[in-house]
Amino acid sequence: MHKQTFIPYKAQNFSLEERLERVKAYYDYMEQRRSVREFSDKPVPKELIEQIIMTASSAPSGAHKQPWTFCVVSDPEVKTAIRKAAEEEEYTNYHGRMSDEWLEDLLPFGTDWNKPFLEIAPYLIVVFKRAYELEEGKKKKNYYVNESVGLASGFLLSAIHQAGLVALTHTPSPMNFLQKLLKRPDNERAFLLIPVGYPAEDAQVPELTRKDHEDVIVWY
Ligand code: IYR
Repeated sequence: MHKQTFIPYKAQNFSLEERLERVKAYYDYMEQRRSVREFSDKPVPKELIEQIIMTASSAPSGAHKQPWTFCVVSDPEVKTAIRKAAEEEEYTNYHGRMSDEWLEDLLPFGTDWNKPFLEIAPYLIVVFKRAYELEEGKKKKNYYVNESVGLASGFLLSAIHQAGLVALTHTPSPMNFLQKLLKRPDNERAFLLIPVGYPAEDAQVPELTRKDHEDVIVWY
């Protein structure tokens, strides 16, 4: 086993006023993030996407295994194939596989089995989780894979927002068609499908409120 070296952690030294100002400014900006379903087809520079993904990949992960792969799709033919396969699953979901209660909960969002954004958005980022790594033919398990990839996906969404772009956390279900279409190896499973781009000029989002602090925080 190789011996880990340690280096000093560089603390961030701010005054209390600066800390408050920073967390408030961060809140004000993050609070404006919305899931958007109507995209412009305006191209997004590749280097923006690459930088955004590197922020996602800086997330903490179990034993620092970074158990994720970000597949970035811009090829129109692949996007069309993904749309077709996703819509087939979603058609079945909306016509019997989802409960009446679930369909009712989705009414405010106006969603249905149609997923035009899968072709319109310039990039589809498909986040894959990696259950294990193959090292010299031996399977080495990753740890806390869902937690790790969930955290990385959160970092991804915040970086997309920071770039002034919009995204949708889309979960066509089941998602195994993505592993096949993108020819991913056996150790990878699709986790989220995230279209990224500029919002359509006339994009609309549902008017939502967020839970208040007393509804989400319990102090002990
Ligand atoms: N995957 C479906 C249904 C759906 C489910 C939830 I929970 C949502 O918040 C939104 C949609 C779809 O994408 O339409």
